[in-house]
Amino acid sequence: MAEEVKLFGIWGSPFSRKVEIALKMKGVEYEYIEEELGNMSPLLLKYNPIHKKVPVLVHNGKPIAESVIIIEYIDETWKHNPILPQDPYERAVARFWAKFIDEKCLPALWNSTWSKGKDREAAIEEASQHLNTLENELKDKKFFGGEEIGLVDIVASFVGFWFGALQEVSGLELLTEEKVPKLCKWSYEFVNHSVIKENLPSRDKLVAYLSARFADASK
Ligand SMILES: N[C@@H](CCC(=O)N[C@@H](CS)C(=O)NCC(=O)O)C(=O)O
Repeated sequence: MAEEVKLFGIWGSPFSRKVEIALKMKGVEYEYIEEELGNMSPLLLKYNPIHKKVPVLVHNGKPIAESVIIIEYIDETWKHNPILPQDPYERAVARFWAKFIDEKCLPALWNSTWSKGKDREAAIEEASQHLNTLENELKDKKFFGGEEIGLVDIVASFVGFWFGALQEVSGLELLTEEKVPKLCKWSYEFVNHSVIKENLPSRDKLVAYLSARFADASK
């Protein structure tokens, strides 16, 4: 049976880009459907009625939501070029860091840009602690996954790419050579990796979009 793979995403969404990276790493052909923030299509709402968010992957008519769950599904369905480690313990460790990044780092990094007053100060403090934690976890590895990009690297693309754009817009200086040199090097290697580079949004377009949002939020 011919595979039918559809991805509902938004160009600037780190979550849908992560799924695109996983599909590209596997060489899976897919149809991409662009959604609009604040105006999701009836089809997207039908496929993800609980969260009403992108990304949604639809494989042979069956929808799957939540980016990390989708990436694990992709890894289990197309087994070549593994994204998660094969060893059960290593898999558990990768899932631990992916969860830490999604649940702890992302909110702190996001709030360090967008929150106001005391909340923002607290978020900046928390974000810098989490960046240090990631710096220590990288040790002397090229990628979190070792020599190759794995689940943790993909989930951390918000740190490696989106947060750089947010820093440029907000003037924050948390992810710098001085403060977290290993993480900066990782970020450089990551965004310049051939598969990643082709599946990230244009930095100029993202910075323009975020600048407009930042100017609005600062009014
Ligand atoms: N936990 C979700 C987060 C997905 C997410 O936050 N998607 C955003 C775009 S970046 C969205 O669709 N937001 C729509 C909304 O909040 O109405 C995942 O990992 O897939």
